[in-house]
Amino acid sequence: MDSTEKVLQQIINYQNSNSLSDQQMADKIGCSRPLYQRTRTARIPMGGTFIRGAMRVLTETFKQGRKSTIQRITKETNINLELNIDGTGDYAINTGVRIFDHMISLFARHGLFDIKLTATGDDIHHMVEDVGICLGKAFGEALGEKKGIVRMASASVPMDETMATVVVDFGGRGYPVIKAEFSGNDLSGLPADLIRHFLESFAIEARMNLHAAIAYGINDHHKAEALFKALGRALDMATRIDERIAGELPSTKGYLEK
Ligand SMILES: [Mn+2]
Repeated sequence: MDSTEKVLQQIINYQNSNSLSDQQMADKIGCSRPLYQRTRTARIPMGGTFIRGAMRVLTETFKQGRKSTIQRITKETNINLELNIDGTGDYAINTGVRIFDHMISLFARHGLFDIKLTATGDDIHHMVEDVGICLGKAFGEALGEKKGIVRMASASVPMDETMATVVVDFGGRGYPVIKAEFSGNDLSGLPADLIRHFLESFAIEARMNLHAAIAYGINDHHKAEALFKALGRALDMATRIDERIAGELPSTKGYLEK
């Protein structure tokens, strides 16, 4: 089956699983009912308008499935996390550590991820580490088979005198490389090494290759901000669906198995 045949098959599956009429499908795709019917029965080949409309329908449906909910309760921590990869940057974060809330909020806002997170723990080390684990699991679950995503991306973000770069690949291998030197001058309540530990836990659980580096800087708060913003930007790009990859797109989630 070539990729346009796959798209057509997915459109037919979509129509069947949602019990839509030919007219409703034509409206969604943006063509006439006769054109939809003739294309559907393969009496005429798929035209460009049909393919673009079909991909839009499939992409929108696929995105509705890119969400996850993680609940993780251990003797050390209690974490509830909701993630919508295709969000708008809405967040509600409460970990009891304000600076950590601030960093996760920056990640959500600049990655356009919706994140609801509550976390408590017997100590800050366990809490931060386990939030990293849960965020990694949440991305892994929400991305599913990761078909059609951009996959590799990078972002460099400045914050006054500091610059940080994050490079990611959602290739299925959890491998973190973190080059983040902090001097301990200004991170009010968050031991700086926990940022490294958080990023490593996140990368391993999300099965992503994560390189995060602070190129230079002086103030620890600025370094952390630049790092979390760059993390958001890079992950936003890497998780985005590339609509040009027709047929590779939505094959497992959202509509095929409704
Ligand atoms: Mn640990």
